[in-house]
Amino acid sequence: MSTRPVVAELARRLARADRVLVLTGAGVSAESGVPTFRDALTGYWSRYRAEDLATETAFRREPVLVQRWYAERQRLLEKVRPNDGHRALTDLACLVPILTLVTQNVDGLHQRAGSEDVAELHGRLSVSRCIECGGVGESLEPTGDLPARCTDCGGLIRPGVVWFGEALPERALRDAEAAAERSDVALVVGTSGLVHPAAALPSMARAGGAYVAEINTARTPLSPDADVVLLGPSGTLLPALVEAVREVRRAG
Ligand code: BV8
Ligand code: ZN
Repeated sequence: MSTRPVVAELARRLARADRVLVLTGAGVSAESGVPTFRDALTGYWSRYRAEDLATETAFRREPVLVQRWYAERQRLLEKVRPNDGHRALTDLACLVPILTLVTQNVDGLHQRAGSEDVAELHGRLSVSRCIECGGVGESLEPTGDLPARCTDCGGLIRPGVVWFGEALPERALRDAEAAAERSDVALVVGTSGLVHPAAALPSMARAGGAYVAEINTARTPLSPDADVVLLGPSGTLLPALVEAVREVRRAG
Protein backbone atom coordinates (compact mmCIF):
# COMPACT_ATOMS: atom_id res chain seq x y z
CA MET A 1 0.00 0.00 0.00
CA SER A 2 1.44 3.46 -0.88
CA THR A 3 2.61 5.44 2.11
CA ARG A 4 2.04 8.77 0.34
CA PRO A 5 -1.43 9.57 1.79
CA VAL A 6 -0.28 8.51 5.28
CA VAL A 7 2.83 10.67 4.99
CA ALA A 8 0.68 13.58 3.78
CA GLU A 9 -1.70 13.31 6.75
CA LEU A 10 1.20 13.00 9.21
CA ALA A 11 2.93 15.99 7.58
CA ARG A 12 -0.23 18.09 7.97
CA ARG A 13 -0.35 17.24 11.66
CA LEU A 14 3.35 17.97 12.13
CA ALA A 15 3.02 21.29 10.28
CA ARG A 16 0.41 22.53 12.77
CA ALA A 17 1.85 20.86 15.90
CA ASP A 18 3.30 22.97 18.71
CA ARG A 19 5.05 20.12 20.52
CA VAL A 20 6.53 17.03 18.85
CA LEU A 21 8.12 14.07 20.63
CA VAL A 22 10.52 11.88 18.68
CA LEU A 23 11.58 8.58 20.30
CA THR A 24 14.31 6.69 18.45
CA GLY A 25 15.82 3.25 18.84
CA ALA A 26 18.66 1.33 17.25
CA GLY A 27 16.79 1.08 13.90
CA VAL A 28 17.49 4.75 13.16
CA SER A 29 21.24 3.98 13.18
CA ALA A 30 20.98 0.73 11.20
CA GLU A 31 21.59 2.50 7.86
CA SER A 32 24.75 4.00 9.32
CA GLY A 33 26.09 0.48 9.72
CA VAL A 34 25.49 0.24 13.48
CA PRO A 35 24.03 -3.21 14.16
CA THR A 36 20.68 -2.95 15.92
CA PHE A 37 20.63 -4.09 19.52
CA ARG A 38 18.94 -7.36 18.62
CA ASP A 39 21.37 -7.89 15.69
CA ALA A 40 24.48 -6.71 17.54
CA LEU A 41 25.34 -10.22 18.72
CA THR A 42 26.82 -11.81 15.63
CA GLY A 43 29.86 -13.98 15.11
CA TYR A 44 31.73 -14.65 18.37
CA TRP A 45 29.01 -12.77 20.29
CA SER A 46 26.12 -14.84 18.87
CA ARG A 47 26.46 -17.25 21.82
CA TYR A 48 25.31 -14.44 24.15
CA ARG A 49 22.09 -12.50 24.66
CA ALA A 50 22.42 -8.73 25.12
CA GLU A 51 20.63 -9.01 28.41
CA ASP A 52 23.44 -11.37 29.57
CA LEU A 53 26.25 -8.95 28.75
CA ALA A 54 24.66 -5.55 29.37
CA THR A 55 24.35 -5.97 33.15
CA GLU A 56 26.49 -5.09 36.15
CA THR A 57 26.33 -8.72 37.29
CA ALA A 58 27.88 -9.93 34.02
CA PHE A 59 30.49 -7.18 34.24
CA ARG A 60 31.56 -8.08 37.79
CA ARG A 61 31.55 -11.79 36.95
CA GLU A 62 33.48 -11.49 33.66
CA PRO A 63 34.87 -7.93 33.33
CA VAL A 64 37.26 -8.80 30.48
CA LEU A 65 34.46 -10.36 28.38
CA VAL A 66 32.11 -7.43 28.89
CA GLN A 67 34.91 -4.86 28.35
CA ARG A 68 35.84 -6.65 25.10
CA TRP A 69 32.25 -6.42 23.81
CA TYR A 70 31.99 -2.72 24.55
CA ALA A 71 35.50 -1.93 23.29
CA GLU A 72 34.60 -3.63 19.98
CA ARG A 73 31.38 -1.57 19.74
CA GLN A 74 33.29 1.63 20.59
CA ARG A 75 35.78 0.92 17.78
CA LEU A 76 32.91 0.42 15.34
CA LEU A 77 31.48 3.82 16.30
CA GLU A 78 34.69 5.50 15.12
CA LYS A 79 33.95 4.23 11.59
CA VAL A 80 30.26 5.15 11.24
CA ARG A 81 28.52 8.41 10.35
CA PRO A 82 25.00 9.80 10.76
CA ASN A 83 22.58 8.86 7.97
CA ASP A 84 19.77 10.76 6.19
CA GLY A 85 17.34 9.77 8.92
CA HIS A 86 19.41 11.45 11.64
CA ARG A 87 19.80 14.54 9.46
CA ALA A 88 16.06 14.66 8.69
CA LEU A 89 15.31 14.84 12.43
CA THR A 90 17.71 17.78 12.72
CA ASP A 91 15.82 19.49 9.85
CA LEU A 92 12.43 18.69 11.44
CA ALA A 93 13.52 20.44 14.64
CA CYS A 94 13.77 23.66 12.59
CA LEU A 95 10.22 23.23 11.24
CA VAL A 96 8.29 22.78 14.49
CA PRO A 97 8.14 25.10 17.55
CA ILE A 98 9.22 22.50 20.13
CA LEU A 99 10.74 19.14 19.19
CA THR A 100 11.99 16.86 21.97
CA LEU A 101 14.35 14.16 20.70
CA VAL A 102 14.57 11.17 23.05
CA THR A 103 16.86 8.31 22.10
CA GLN A 104 17.55 4.85 23.47
CA ASN A 105 20.69 4.77 21.35
CA VAL A 106 24.13 5.06 22.86
CA ASP A 107 25.97 5.87 19.60
CA GLY A 108 25.86 9.69 19.74
CA LEU A 109 24.87 9.87 16.04
CA HIS A 110 21.96 12.27 16.60
CA GLN A 111 24.37 14.81 18.11
CA ARG A 112 26.88 14.24 15.30
CA ALA A 113 24.04 14.99 12.83
CA GLY A 114 23.46 18.33 14.55
CA SER A 115 20.60 17.55 16.94
CA GLU A 116 20.82 19.47 20.23
CA ASP A 117 19.45 18.71 23.72
CA VAL A 118 19.08 15.00 22.93
CA ALA A 119 17.65 13.07 25.90
CA GLU A 120 19.90 9.97 25.99
CA LEU A 121 17.93 7.48 28.09
CA HIS A 122 20.56 4.75 27.98
CA GLY A 123 23.77 6.77 28.23
CA ARG A 124 26.66 7.09 25.81
CA LEU A 125 28.89 4.22 24.61
CA SER A 126 31.89 6.43 23.82
CA VAL A 127 32.22 7.52 27.47
CA SER A 128 34.07 5.06 29.76
CA ARG A 129 34.38 5.57 33.51
CA CYS A 130 35.90 3.96 36.61
CA ILE A 131 33.32 2.11 38.73
CA GLU A 132 35.09 3.18 41.93
CA CYS A 133 36.11 6.84 41.58
CA GLY A 134 33.98 7.76 38.55
CA GLY A 135 37.04 8.97 36.68
CA VAL A 136 36.33 9.24 32.94
CA GLY A 137 38.33 9.01 29.79
CA GLU A 138 40.39 5.88 30.26
CA SER A 139 40.13 3.09 27.69
CA LEU A 140 38.05 0.04 28.63
CA GLU A 141 40.13 -2.14 26.29
CA PRO A 142 41.44 -5.09 28.36
CA THR A 143 45.15 -6.03 28.07
CA GLY A 144 45.18 -9.72 27.26
CA ASP A 145 43.27 -11.42 30.08
CA LEU A 146 43.67 -8.44 32.40
CA PRO A 147 40.67 -6.13 32.73
CA ALA A 148 41.15 -2.42 32.04
CA ARG A 149 41.60 -0.61 35.35
CA CYS A 150 41.64 3.03 36.47
CA THR A 151 45.18 4.43 36.66
CA ASP A 152 44.15 6.57 39.65
CA CYS A 153 42.51 4.02 41.92
CA GLY A 154 42.68 0.63 40.23
CA GLY A 155 38.90 0.35 39.82
CA LEU A 156 37.45 -1.47 36.84
CA ILE A 157 36.60 0.67 33.78
CA ARG A 158 32.99 0.38 32.51
CA PRO A 159 31.15 1.90 29.52
CA GLY A 160 28.98 4.98 30.19
CA VAL A 161 25.78 3.16 29.23
CA VAL A 162 22.75 2.21 31.36
CA TRP A 163 22.75 -1.54 31.96
CA PHE A 164 19.66 -3.67 32.48
CA GLY A 165 18.63 -3.35 36.11
CA GLU A 166 20.13 0.14 36.36
CA ALA A 167 18.09 3.31 36.72
CA LEU A 168 17.91 5.63 33.74
CA PRO A 169 19.38 9.15 34.05
CA GLU A 170 16.75 11.01 36.07
CA ARG A 171 16.76 14.27 34.10
CA ALA A 172 16.61 12.54 30.69
CA LEU A 173 13.72 10.31 31.75
CA ARG A 174 11.83 13.19 33.39
CA ASP A 175 12.22 15.37 30.28
CA ALA A 176 11.15 12.47 28.06
CA GLU A 177 8.02 11.73 30.10
CA ALA A 178 7.05 15.41 30.33
CA ALA A 179 7.46 15.77 26.56
CA ALA A 180 5.44 12.59 25.94
CA GLU A 181 2.53 13.78 28.08
CA ARG A 182 2.34 17.18 26.33
CA SER A 183 3.10 16.27 22.72
CA ASP A 184 0.67 16.89 19.87
CA VAL A 185 2.46 14.38 17.64
CA ALA A 186 4.79 11.53 18.65
CA LEU A 187 7.12 9.89 16.12
CA VAL A 188 8.37 6.46 17.26
CA VAL A 189 11.26 5.51 15.00
CA GLY A 190 13.29 2.29 14.75
CA THR A 191 12.53 0.70 18.09
CA SER A 192 11.28 -2.79 18.87
CA GLY A 193 9.45 -1.37 21.88
CA LEU A 194 10.79 -4.12 24.16
CA VAL A 195 12.92 -2.16 26.62
CA HIS A 196 11.31 -0.32 29.50
CA PRO A 197 10.70 2.30 30.71
CA ALA A 198 11.44 3.83 27.26
CA ALA A 199 8.83 1.58 25.63
CA ALA A 200 6.09 3.17 27.75
CA LEU A 201 6.64 6.64 26.25
CA PRO A 202 4.44 6.15 23.13
CA SER A 203 1.43 5.08 25.22
CA MET A 204 2.06 8.04 27.56
CA ALA A 205 1.97 10.33 24.52
CA ARG A 206 -1.22 8.73 23.26
CA ALA A 207 -2.84 9.03 26.71
CA GLY A 208 -1.91 12.71 26.59
CA GLY A 209 -3.80 13.10 23.30
CA ALA A 210 -0.89 12.85 20.86
CA TYR A 211 -1.20 11.49 17.32
CA VAL A 212 1.29 8.58 17.41
CA ALA A 213 3.11 7.54 14.24
CA GLU A 214 5.49 4.57 14.17
CA ILE A 215 8.25 4.36 11.56
CA ASN A 216 9.86 0.95 11.35
CA THR A 217 10.83 -1.70 8.82
CA ALA A 218 8.56 -4.16 10.65
CA ARG A 219 5.52 -4.08 12.92
CA THR A 220 6.30 -4.14 16.65
CA PRO A 221 4.41 -4.55 19.96
CA LEU A 222 3.91 -0.76 19.78
CA SER A 223 2.14 -0.90 16.40
CA PRO A 224 -1.39 -1.67 17.65
CA ASP A 225 -1.38 1.49 19.78
CA ALA A 226 -0.07 3.76 17.01
CA ASP A 227 -2.45 5.88 14.94
CA VAL A 228 -0.37 5.08 11.86
CA VAL A 229 2.48 2.68 11.11
CA LEU A 230 4.80 3.66 8.25
CA LEU A 231 6.69 0.55 7.17
CA GLY A 232 10.06 1.29 5.61
CA PRO A 233 13.61 2.39 6.40
CA SER A 234 13.84 5.56 8.50
CA GLY A 235 16.67 6.82 6.26
CA THR A 236 14.11 7.10 3.45
CA LEU A 237 10.85 7.82 5.28
CA LEU A 238 12.10 10.59 7.57
CA PRO A 239 13.50 12.76 4.72
CA ALA A 240 10.26 12.18 2.77
CA LEU A 241 8.26 13.26 5.82
CA VAL A 242 10.32 16.43 6.28
CA GLU A 243 9.88 17.31 2.59
CA ALA A 244 6.10 16.78 2.96
CA VAL A 245 6.03 19.14 5.97
CA ARG A 246 7.88 21.76 3.92
CA GLU A 247 5.29 21.32 1.11
CA VAL A 248 2.43 21.87 3.58
CA ARG A 249 4.16 25.00 4.82
CA ARG A 250 4.70 26.26 1.23
CA ALA A 251 1.02 25.62 0.38
CA GLY A 252 0.23 27.82 3.38
C1 BV8 B 1 15.25 -0.06 34.78
C2 BV8 B 1 22.57 0.30 26.92
C3 BV8 B 1 14.73 0.08 37.09
C4 BV8 B 1 23.37 -0.96 27.01
C5 BV8 B 1 20.26 -0.49 26.93
C6 BV8 B 1 9.16 -2.41 33.22
C7 BV8 B 1 9.50 -1.19 33.80
C8 BV8 B 1 10.83 -0.91 34.12
C9 BV8 B 1 11.83 -1.85 33.85
C10 BV8 B 1 11.49 -3.05 33.28
C11 BV8 B 1 10.16 -3.34 32.95
N1 BV8 B 1 10.13 -4.58 32.41
C12 BV8 B 1 11.40 -5.07 32.36
C13 BV8 B 1 12.23 -4.19 32.90
C14 BV8 B 1 13.66 -4.38 33.04
C15 BV8 B 1 14.47 -3.91 31.83
C16 BV8 B 1 13.82 -4.26 30.51
O1 BV8 B 1 13.17 -3.44 29.88
N2 BV8 B 1 14.05 -5.50 30.07
C17 BV8 B 1 13.55 -5.92 28.78
C18 BV8 B 1 14.59 -6.82 28.11
C19 BV8 B 1 12.23 -6.64 29.01
N3 BV8 B 1 14.69 -2.49 31.88
C20 BV8 B 1 15.75 -2.06 32.59
O2 BV8 B 1 16.47 -2.79 33.22
C21 BV8 B 1 16.02 -0.56 32.57
N4 BV8 B 1 16.25 -0.15 33.91
O3 BV8 B 1 14.11 -0.16 34.50
O4 BV8 B 1 15.71 0.10 36.06
C22 BV8 B 1 15.39 0.69 38.24
C23 BV8 B 1 14.81 1.83 38.80
C24 BV8 B 1 15.42 2.39 39.91
C25 BV8 B 1 16.61 1.85 40.44
C26 BV8 B 1 17.19 0.73 39.84
C27 BV8 B 1 16.58 0.14 38.74
C28 BV8 B 1 17.29 -0.25 31.80
C29 BV8 B 1 17.11 -0.53 30.35
C30 BV8 B 1 18.33 0.02 29.58
C31 BV8 B 1 19.16 -1.12 29.04
N5 BV8 B 1 20.27 -0.59 28.23
N6 BV8 B 1 21.30 0.01 26.25
C32 BV8 B 1 24.02 -1.33 25.71
O5 BV8 B 1 23.79 -0.66 24.67
O6 BV8 B 1 24.77 -2.33 25.73
S1 BV8 B 1 18.90 -0.97 26.09
C33 BV8 B 1 19.24 -1.36 24.47
O7 BV8 B 1 17.98 -1.73 23.94
C34 BV8 B 1 19.74 -0.28 23.54
O8 BV8 B 1 19.90 0.98 24.11
C35 BV8 B 1 18.63 -0.23 22.48
O9 BV8 B 1 18.48 0.99 21.88
C36 BV8 B 1 17.51 -0.54 23.36
C37 BV8 B 1 16.17 -0.82 22.82
O10 BV8 B 1 16.26 -1.61 21.70
P1 BV8 B 1 15.87 -0.91 20.30
O11 BV8 B 1 16.49 0.44 20.26
O12 BV8 B 1 14.42 -0.98 20.14
O13 BV8 B 1 16.65 -1.81 19.31
P2 BV8 B 1 16.23 -3.24 18.77
O14 BV8 B 1 17.44 -3.85 18.15
O15 BV8 B 1 15.50 -3.99 19.83
O16 BV8 B 1 15.15 -2.91 17.63
C38 BV8 B 1 15.55 -2.23 16.46
C39 BV8 B 1 14.28 -1.87 15.73
O17 BV8 B 1 14.63 -1.12 14.57
C40 BV8 B 1 13.48 -3.07 15.25
O18 BV8 B 1 12.11 -2.85 15.53
C41 BV8 B 1 13.71 -3.07 13.72
O19 BV8 B 1 12.57 -3.55 13.03
C42 BV8 B 1 13.93 -1.61 13.46
N7 BV8 B 1 14.73 -1.27 12.29
C43 BV8 B 1 15.83 -1.92 11.81
N8 BV8 B 1 16.32 -1.24 10.75
C44 BV8 B 1 15.54 -0.15 10.58
C45 BV8 B 1 14.53 -0.16 11.55
N9 BV8 B 1 13.58 0.79 11.62
C46 BV8 B 1 13.63 1.79 10.72
N10 BV8 B 1 14.58 1.88 9.76
C47 BV8 B 1 15.54 0.94 9.66
N11 BV8 B 1 16.48 1.03 8.69
ZN1 ZN C 1 39.17 5.15 39.64
